[in-house]
Amino acid sequence: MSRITLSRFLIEQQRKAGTLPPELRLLIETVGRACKAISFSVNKGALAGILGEAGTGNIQGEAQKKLDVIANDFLLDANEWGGSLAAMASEEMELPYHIPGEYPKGEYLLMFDPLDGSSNIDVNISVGTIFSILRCPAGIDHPTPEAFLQPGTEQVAAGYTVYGPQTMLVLTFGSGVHGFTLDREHGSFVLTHSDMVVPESTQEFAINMSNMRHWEAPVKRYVDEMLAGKTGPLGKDYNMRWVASMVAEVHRIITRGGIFMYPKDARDPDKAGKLRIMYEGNPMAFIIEQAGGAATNGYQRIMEIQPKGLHERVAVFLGSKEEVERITAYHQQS
Ligand code: P6P
Repeated sequence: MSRITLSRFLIEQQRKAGTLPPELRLLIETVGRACKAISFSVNKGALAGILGEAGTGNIQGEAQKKLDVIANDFLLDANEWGGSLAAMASEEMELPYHIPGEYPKGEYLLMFDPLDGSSNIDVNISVGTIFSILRCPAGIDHPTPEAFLQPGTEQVAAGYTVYGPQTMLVLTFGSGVHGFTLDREHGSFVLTHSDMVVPESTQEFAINMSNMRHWEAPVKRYVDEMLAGKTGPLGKDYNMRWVASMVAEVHRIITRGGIFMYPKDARDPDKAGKLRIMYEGNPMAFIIEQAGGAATNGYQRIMEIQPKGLHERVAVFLGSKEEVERITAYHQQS
């Protein structure tokens, strides 16, 4: 069977009635090209002198790694001239990035976390890029942050690239979820995982257990029940994983099932959670739901939340539908 590259896949999807407008196809291909450049940099690591801190901080108050800044620049440079975008927004930038005057603008808004899990870079553990694409509201020529504040159900496409043993781009534009593996010899992403599906049930959970004393009751109840194993109320033994890289966790879950949890906790009661809704919660929720899984903040679908700020945080419970529905029910009962 001939290899289907990302470009061929997207062009064939574009030919199908209305599944992928040409401008959106071009935008996705361009994001893929930027992720390829990020992959090559991430893989060089110390050889290119790009590990460690950049010596700067971002809007989140987090120290930036050199590769955070490099990845952010790759995504801005690759996407600013293409003509598909009205503006971009990033975890690494307080305000939206506007398309320079010399380039044409388009109808889409691109948001991204350029290098999620970057605390793992210096210890050679998988990291990733997460992106989300919205339409810019009509009539807006100079998008303010408010133009981005649309619920996740408005996303027209979302994806992530995981820089692990393989570099894989996983993508949805509302017609299922498809995975592409980077062929480094040819420099192209090749379709290797069509129509990815999250198994409905699982025996694997992912949460940072060191925060247990800070959890709210529904989370404590659920994790205790899983830890009780076969003789407990859930009647089966569970295994645990925690990579501290959301992209790696989501990729594992979409491949073999599981539930990923980053709840709100008492460490900072004013914060809804650690992860950001616009470029972590929503894109991952879109992907997981398109793969037959579920994604809530404990009370409602993440994608139905009306964001109030570009860097707003959200509690995240996502993955195998059976388990997400269970912990969501515990929250709703509490
Ligand atoms: P903790 C990475 O910093 C990140 O945003 C996610 O990718 C990851 O799931 C989470 O934070 C890890 O958080 O508190 O365990 O370090």
